Amino acid sequence: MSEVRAVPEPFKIKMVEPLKKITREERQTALERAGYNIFLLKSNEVYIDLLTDSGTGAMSDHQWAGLMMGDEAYAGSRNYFHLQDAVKDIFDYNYAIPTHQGRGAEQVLFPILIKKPGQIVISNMHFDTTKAHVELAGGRAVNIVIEDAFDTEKYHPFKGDFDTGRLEAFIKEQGSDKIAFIIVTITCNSAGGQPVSMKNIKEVSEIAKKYGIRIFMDAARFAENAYFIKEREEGYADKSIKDIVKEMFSYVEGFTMSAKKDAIVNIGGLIGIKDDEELYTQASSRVVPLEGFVTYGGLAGRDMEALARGLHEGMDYDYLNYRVGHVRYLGERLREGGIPIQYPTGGHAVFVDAKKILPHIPFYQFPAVALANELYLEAGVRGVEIGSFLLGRDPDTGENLESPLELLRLTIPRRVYTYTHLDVVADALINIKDKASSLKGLEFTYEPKILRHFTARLKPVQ
Ligand code: PM9
Repeated sequence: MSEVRAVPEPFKIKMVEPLKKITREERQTALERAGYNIFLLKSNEVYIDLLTDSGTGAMSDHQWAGLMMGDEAYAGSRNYFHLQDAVKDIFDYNYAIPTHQGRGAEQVLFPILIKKPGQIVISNMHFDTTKAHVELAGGRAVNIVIEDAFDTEKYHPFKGDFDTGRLEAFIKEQGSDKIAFIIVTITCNSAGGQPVSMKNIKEVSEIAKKYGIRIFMDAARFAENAYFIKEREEGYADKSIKDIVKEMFSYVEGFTMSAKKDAIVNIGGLIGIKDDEELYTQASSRVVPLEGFVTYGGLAGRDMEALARGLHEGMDYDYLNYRVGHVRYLGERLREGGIPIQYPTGGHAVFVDAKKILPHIPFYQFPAVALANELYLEAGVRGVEIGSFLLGRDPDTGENLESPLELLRLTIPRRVYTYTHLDVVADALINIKDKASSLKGLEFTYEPKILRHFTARLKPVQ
């Protein structure tokens, strides 16, 4: 019997979606059809779907009620103004531009900020679409996270922190003209949903100011980051999540946000701008042809209403305490069963260290993809690789890049799965550990040029 403790849910379940588990033989057929790429499975071929926490959360009764308040006016709907009010109230920012999701915000904002081809954007770690939009705008993405982020066994309360020493040295070496902007990814998804401390955000902001470099936030998981600051950083235990959020955003001049995460909506994104009217004007003129008119940005009025409500709801302390505890539960069950994970667990997912479980599979045969596929065959659970398969190739040389970590991300949708579901996942992975040496790596049968992990096709290496 496991000793791991569950944090009780601060909600009850009013509506359910039945799940059906297909047989192992059917899963094998489905995986072959999908070219051994779990992105290409149908969701009804999956029992527990831990592919992403993006747009997969369960909205509350308050959010669903908000859908009925949708004002589908083309311009100036009341829901846009509710969203604008939420952005002012929570972040203290003057300007809010809705977009269809996070990458919509990126495609609008980044080309304004990247002024010359080859300019560099620095992040603790870019997420894949963020890196893709930097490159599409002619820029180059550089990650400067602390080294401890890559030591999965070592405890560090803020593994998403920038290495500020290396950051400053890099800026001096390149010259500030070469840097388009800095973007702080909270929480740092690619490092394991790891938080960034307030101290680090402040220091990075001071460095940006010192060298005249613009600074923004990739704010997808802003509330989870604030929760970790409250729990782990000295001086914040008695502050409210809202006060912490306000302080975090006071150190940057704007944000792009995928609202499909912490704002618990199924679709939506945002650009927030503190007070730069010129930047707002430029972004407004780009959003119209790319996403939609500036007061809807590709969203229906009802979507904006659910988003305005979700921004507040996602900051509720009891919810966040459960949310992070729920993720930690899976992490602790796996650690108890001898499965190596990125420790401590982050906000939205447990990241399993596939390199440690499958040391015989080289990076270019994608160990975490092999593990993801086996987990699907074992129990119908869909996780996702965050490693060399996702990282892709060097845009200049075309060489396969080696990721410092080969991780299988078990991403927990918000308010969707129970603790028993997480037990199924843990038990399956613990079973796989004993046959790990028999698993095979993968090779491409089709490889697209950009964001290959979404659509590539593979086969096991013979
Ligand atoms: N993140 C995720 O699963 C969804 C896409 S990949 C299945 O983690 C950050 C930090 C993200 C992110 C998406 C985006 C893009 C930007 N920044 O997916 O366009 O984690 O809303 O957001 C995914 P959208």
